[in-house]
Amino acid sequence: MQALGTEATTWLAVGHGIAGLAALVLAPWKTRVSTRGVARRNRGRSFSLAFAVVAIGVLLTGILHMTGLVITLGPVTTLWLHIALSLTLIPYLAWHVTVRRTLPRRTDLSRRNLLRLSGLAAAGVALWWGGEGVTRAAALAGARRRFTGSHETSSFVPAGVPVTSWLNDRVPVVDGETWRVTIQDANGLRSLSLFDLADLSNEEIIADLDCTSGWWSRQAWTGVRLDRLLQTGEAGSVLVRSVTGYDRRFPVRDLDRIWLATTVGDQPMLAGHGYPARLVIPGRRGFWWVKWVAAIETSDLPWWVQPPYPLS
Ligand SMILES: Nc1nc2c(c(=O)[nH]1)N[C@H]1C(S)=C(S)[C@@H](COP(=O)(O)O)O[C@H]1N2
Ligand SMILES: [Mo]
Repeated sequence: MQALGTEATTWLAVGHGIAGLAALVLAPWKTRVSTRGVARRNRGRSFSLAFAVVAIGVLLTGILHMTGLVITLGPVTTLWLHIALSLTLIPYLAWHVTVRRTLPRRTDLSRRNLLRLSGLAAAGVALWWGGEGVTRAAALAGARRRFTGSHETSSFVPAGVPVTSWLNDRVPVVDGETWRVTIQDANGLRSLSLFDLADLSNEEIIADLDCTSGWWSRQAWTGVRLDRLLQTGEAGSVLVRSVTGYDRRFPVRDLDRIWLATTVGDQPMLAGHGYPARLVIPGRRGFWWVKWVAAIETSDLPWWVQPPYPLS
């Protein structure tokens, strides 16, 4: 849902913030329990201490991103670090609940605990509300975030947009003169040059590129709509593949909202941003906007036959 990035998912970003801040409320209690564990020299003590540091890092980066106090940390965004640190906590948490298991008891379902839980939720909401209030009152960058939680950057200045790859894709060297996009659809196989494509590109699209690493940018692209480029016949989905091998699959019904673009700000796009051609998809998060498109093909598979997030 956040993967799609439509406004209907605002509650996810808000709920996530509230839950994170509720965790902060629990920190003093958890610290007391942990301090005892450390004093008793529990097995895996240094391991646990290392992860306590990581957990603090997760909370801290979350708060820095929300408020906008620190948006980038060297080569990565604060939100990127927040996600990376959170992912390293998953194996630790699995270990923690196995080794430090506390069995659930009947009394856990008591009225008292229900009250405690409501109190915790209320504290989370209060902290979130307060945090947003302070962010606004102090006119911090966090007050101007998009509904996805992302910070605006370099709108209408394409050269200022961060060159972003999902995990490990590298910017390929593509020669626009010899480059072709191959199209496989109900009409068979054909290929188009950049010149052919520029000829077909008859629409300007003003859209927001919103990366899951926490930034967004509005640009004006020109391109051709995929439903005008393809004969889908009975196809179940359309696969768009990059020169690098990176690919994403789309439902046929979405093709009237997906463009294959060749310019941004009336200029050919820069190598890092997808030259010679990239997808532009208003309303979908950045990782769907395949860069350096090499092939577009219709397929019998439904669109959801793919990992929910790219794997490379
Ligand atoms: N081929 C390819 N396309 C890609 C990616 C990638 O790693 N490889 N990253 C995606 C992600 S996560 C984002 S946010 C946008 C970033 O576009 P930009 O580099 O022009 O800012 O490209 C998308 N398209
Ligand atoms: Mo992204």
